Amino acid sequence: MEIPDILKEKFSSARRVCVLTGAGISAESGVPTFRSSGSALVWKGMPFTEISSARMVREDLGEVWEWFDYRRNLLKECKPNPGHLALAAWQERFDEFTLVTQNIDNLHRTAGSREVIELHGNIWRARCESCGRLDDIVEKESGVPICRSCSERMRPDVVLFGEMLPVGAFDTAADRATKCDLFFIIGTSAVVYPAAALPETAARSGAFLVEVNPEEAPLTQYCDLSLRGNAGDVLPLFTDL
Ligand code: BJW
Ligand code: ZN
Repeated sequence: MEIPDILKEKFSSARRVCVLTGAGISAESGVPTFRSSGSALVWKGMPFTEISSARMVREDLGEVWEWFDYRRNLLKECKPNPGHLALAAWQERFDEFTLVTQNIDNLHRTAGSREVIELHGNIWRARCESCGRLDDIVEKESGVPICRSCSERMRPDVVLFGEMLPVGAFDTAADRATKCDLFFIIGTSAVVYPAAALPETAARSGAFLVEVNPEEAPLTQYCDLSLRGNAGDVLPLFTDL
């Protein structure tokens, strides 16, 4: 694949660049996506929309922990791929570079990205339901961890369906989307709100919208350009521009 000339020009002259990533950027690292070929990720017979929900946290937090323990175990084997590494290099390149991710896998940080707006939290952190204490998860036994400050239950520090995003995270992302010249939508089906509203916000403010995805997504029709390929193949092509 060749980067089209118009995009080469935009990329070379852009001062403010914003990127929204989703599960697809981690696919080549071995992390499963949520929605592939029209079917939803399933665990123990439950679609992820059920287990990754506010209702499930209320009704069966033990099961929710089991689901996230299972996924953290898978992630232990996963390393950043050339797509993550290319984006880490972009932070040195522009006057302002904003990386917004819906991923909870921490692979952008492992790849060297310093400032990452994590809209949906981080799977390597636990949060107390009562006092809000945050703990990194290093070695975890099975079951529901108990808060060392107030002895209440801790939960994964991730944003599930029906839950609010971390305070300030979406506002900062929306502000950067409003101000950027170039907005990349990488490896996301962009169907989950409010994250899916960011490309539209950027476009309304005049940004050039570029999608990197091997498949079409509902947002494709609003993009100025679609690069059909895997993030790990496409993003390194920008390195020498
Ligand atoms: C590749 C590739 C390769 C493959 N290279 N690409 C407005 C309208 C309608 C509904 C709502 C609305 N506002 C809010 C809602 C409700 C809900 C929502 O959006 N529902 C829609 C699904 C209809 N939103 C919420 O509940 C949010 N909260 C909220 O709005 O709070 C306010 C509120 C509170 C209370 C009441 C009412 C309002 C929270 C959403 C949190 C979502 N969390 C999840 C789970 C996180 C924990 C976990 O991991 O289990 O986050 S859902 C899941 O989807 C996960 C992802 O971050 C998110 C997005 O998925 P993503 O990343 O796009 O992945 P896929 O699999 O969908 O796509 C992968 C793509 O990659 C594909 O396109 C592939 O082709 C591509 N690909 N290989 C590049 N190599
Ligand atoms: Zn506590």
